[in-house]
Formats: sequence, C-alpha cells, structure tokens
Amino acid sequence: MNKFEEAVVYQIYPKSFFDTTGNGLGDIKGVITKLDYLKNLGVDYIWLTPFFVSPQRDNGYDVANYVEIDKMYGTMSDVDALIHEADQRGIGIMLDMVFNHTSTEHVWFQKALAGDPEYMDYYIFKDEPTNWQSKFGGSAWEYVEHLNKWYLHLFDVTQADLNWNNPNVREELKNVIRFWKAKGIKGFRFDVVNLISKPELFEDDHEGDGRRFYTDGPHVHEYLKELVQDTGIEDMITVGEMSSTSIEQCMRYANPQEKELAMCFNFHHLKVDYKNNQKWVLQDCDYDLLKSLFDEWQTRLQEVDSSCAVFLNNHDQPRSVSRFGDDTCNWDISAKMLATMIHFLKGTPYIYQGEEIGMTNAHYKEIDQYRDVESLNYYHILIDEGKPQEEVMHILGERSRDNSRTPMQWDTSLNAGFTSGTPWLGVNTNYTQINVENQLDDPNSIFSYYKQLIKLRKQYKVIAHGHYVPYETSTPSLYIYQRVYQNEKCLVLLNLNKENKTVSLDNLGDFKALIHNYEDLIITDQTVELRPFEAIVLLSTPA
Ligand code: TEU
Repeated sequence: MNKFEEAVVYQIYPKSFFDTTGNGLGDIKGVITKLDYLKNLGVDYIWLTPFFVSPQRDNGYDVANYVEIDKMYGTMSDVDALIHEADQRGIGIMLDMVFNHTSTEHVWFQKALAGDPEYMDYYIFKDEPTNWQSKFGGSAWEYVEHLNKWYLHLFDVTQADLNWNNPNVREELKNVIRFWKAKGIKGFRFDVVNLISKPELFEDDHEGDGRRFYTDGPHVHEYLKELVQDTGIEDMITVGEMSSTSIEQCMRYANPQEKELAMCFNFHHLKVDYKNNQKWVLQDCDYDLLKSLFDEWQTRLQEVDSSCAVFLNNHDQPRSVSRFGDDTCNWDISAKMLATMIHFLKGTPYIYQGEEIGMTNAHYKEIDQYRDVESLNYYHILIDEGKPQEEVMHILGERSRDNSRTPMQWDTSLNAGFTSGTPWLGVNTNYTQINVENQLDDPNSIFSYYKQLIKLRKQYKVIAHGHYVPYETSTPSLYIYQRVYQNEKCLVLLNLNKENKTVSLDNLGDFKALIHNYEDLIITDQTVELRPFEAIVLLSTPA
C-alpha cells in the first residue's frame, strides 16, 4: 500500500501563477498569497517548477545556481516563509531538481570553458560530435573553438549535460538535495532523470536521434539509488520525469523494494495525438489507444506495487480540455470527465495550475506572442521545411508549451488579476469567462468538482488503494475500468468523445453514484446511457 496514493499534488509554474510586484512575472510571495486557495482545493503537496538562479532561456530549467533564488522570483527568506506557511496548512513543498544538465552560466561550466580539466570532466566534452539531435531541434552538440571540443546538450545549447560518471558531480548534486531537505522541503521532482546515464561509447545513431543510447542508460538505476539513499530521501515523495521510457523501466524506478523513486511520470498516453510519435505532426486523438495504454500501464505497475503519477497536464503540455476534451460547447463537462479519469486511476494525481478551472489553450494568432524556446525553434524548422506560415501557426496553436504557461486566471480584472503590470506571456482572452472567482462558490463549477474528487479520495480507500481492473468493451471511445479494495468496488464509466453511447452492464447489483458530471443519471436496469463526455463513478455497496 503506497501512502502517496492518498495524496494529491498541485503543480505551480511560479512565473505564471501570481505576481505581487507588478513586474509581470509571478513570484514566490504570489504563491504564499494563494496558499489558502490551495488549502481550500484540498491538495497535499505543491510541486514548484524551478525558481533558482537562471538566465531563463528555458524558464528556469537552465539552472545557474541550485541553492540560490533568482531575484525575479524573490529571496531565500520568501522561500523559507513559503515552506513554513505551507506547512502550517498541512501542505508539503516539492522542488524540481534539474540534474541532467546545468545552464552554461553555471560556475562549473564557466570553469570548464576556461579549460579547467576538473570541471571539463563535470560535462561531456568530446573531440568529435555524433549525429544526435537536441530535443529542442538541431544538433545535440556545440563546438567550443578555443577548446577544440564539442559539448553535449540534449536540450537547448545553453543546457549542458552533466557527466554523471564523475563521482564529484554526483556528490555535488547530493549536496543540493541535502541543502533543500534541511530547509524542510518534503519531496522532489527530478527532471528528465532517466537521461542522466550516458553510454560508454558515443556513436552515430543510424536509426534515430540518439535517444536509444542514453534513455534509461547503463547506470541509471545505480545512480538514482545512490542519490536517493545517500541523501536519505527514500521515504519522501519523489517523482522522476521519464522521457521515452518503458513500462519495464518504470516498474524498476518505482518499485518500493528498489528504493529509487516513489513514482514516475511517463508520457506515452500524451502521444496518442502524435503522428508516428512526432510532436510537430498533428493527428486526431486516438482514444482507444489512450485507454489501452492506461490499461496496460496500470495493470503492469501494480504487479510489483510500483506507483504511478497520473496526469494529463503540465507546463510542457497543451491544455487537456482543448486537446482531449472540447473547449467550446462541452467545455465544463469534458473538463470534469477528464478529471474523473485521472483521479480514479491508480496512483497519485497531479493537477497543473489552472486545470482545476478548465483553462484552455492560448489560441495565439501571432508568432511574436510565443516565448518558449522549443516553440520558437520549431517555428523556424517547420518554416524552413517549406510549410506555409498559416499551417505552422496552427501546429503551434495545438502543440506549443506556451499553451499551458499563460498566466493563471484569477478574476475578471485587468490581466485576469495575475499582474498589475505587463504579463511576460499574454493572458488568454477567455479570462472573463474562465477564472477562479467565477467558480469558487459555484457548486457546479469545475473547481468544485475537483474539490469533490479530492475529498472522495480521502473518504474511500478504494480510490487511493484499489486494485485496477480493466473492463473489456468493444464500444469505441468508451473507457470503463474498475477499482477494487476489499469489499469496495468502483466502476468508472467514461465517454471519451461526443457521440452518445449505451452500455449494458452485468451484475450491477446495488450501487450508489459517487460522482458524475451531468446533473442527472440515466440508468435503467443494467443499462447506462452516456451522453457526450459523460463520466459516472458507481460504488457497489455489498449487502
Ligand atoms: O522536459 C523534458 C521533456 O523532454 C519534455 O517534456 C519536453 O518539453 C518535450 O520533449 C518537448 O517536446 C523537462 C521539463 O519539464 C521541461 O520544461 C524542460 O524544458 C526540459 O526538461 C529540459 O530541462
């Protein structure tokens, strides 16, 4: 039984959450201001994306100092106050550890650039590059003329990959964890942590972009165990972000016996609208693939009691209601259906800021509205490939990471109440309809629905700990599964799209509806009618 399956995590992208200074950028004090809001929602942990010193090429995922706060976000005493204030409300703070790479402005890299061999060995410098590609487009190698060497960067050119083979690097990173742990941090998210162990041999990849050589690399489990156990965080909530991983690997990363991580993020279910696994090639969402992926991952992981982080949104993904739901006529119903799906799966649910009020994609019209380095790189790549501008803008509209990074919509005032200044990234124009203020006291709002989902998790053991049991159905886009815990049994019925569906259920027996997203239910005998994006959860009540 995994204690973190009783918890719900809320992810904050501080830059876009709440600005207390009027400079257009969210800050730590802004998070403190909104703690009561999060307490009201009912979450147990807050994961904050990086606010450490950084040139912000990748919004803080390019860290120049892991133990100092970037001025734009506030000060160390703000962070101390945040930890304390959150603790007062029974909320634990989780930090984001970006340990696969540092910013090229980090003092370690600066020393490496100056030719100090000790620090050159902190990174991956080679005499010759390979043909590996950066995740943000272009080569993964950058030439440094005065050293006559190439360094590896799997992400932006300013994000140099660390050499985890070097025990000094591992020790430095452990010290970062120790520093934050001593401050009262309750958990950690590890950025792309399955990419840290690079192969012995650096060779061209004739079949792909190089990822098969470094994904879940040769020493990754060993390094993770060392990091976690030497810093004594094995009982804390830890989540590893796993890029292009496999079930087998996640069964190890999150196996409690292995003492590596409490859970993993995997992204297979967030590629069901990628054509041939390619992010920048649009395809309609394959709902049946989505449900078969959940069936497979949920079933396999529980075999070894490995837990799972369950989510549809984060700061890298388009908004789920725009992507899998319908952000026009079925906006609130579909947002609630998607929430039901995530909160009833086995694992720890993650809510990304704004998801709880059904925030939608940005719908930007001009390229100069975008800020994300990946989006801007791919804009040029796609244009250079000869795609018409209009098509490229359409692709960005669907796929850009900025879709999730638009400022949090608090109320109907200027800039959605996010800032009194000019927001660093444009506010979604729908803020006058979609905002926190509108939803807080409305019992039928998306916000109230999330609140109810969280409350139910605390009330029913079956939601936190129930075994996941797939439910076979041949009806397309109808996703049904069960959760079973001792004599409690939940049946989760989800209509993933807008066609009406009818389903006949055997042995329904006595039941009560735990939650549903339409006002009424249409259940006659053993037959349930599901309307567009309808979600119903039935709890069997044994005699
Ligand atoms: O993301 C890792 C990652 O591979 C992505 O989800 C990435 O955004 C996607 O491949 C782009 O198509 C993590 C962080 O969550 C992300 O914000 C950072 O940019 C990235 O690592 C580098 O630190």
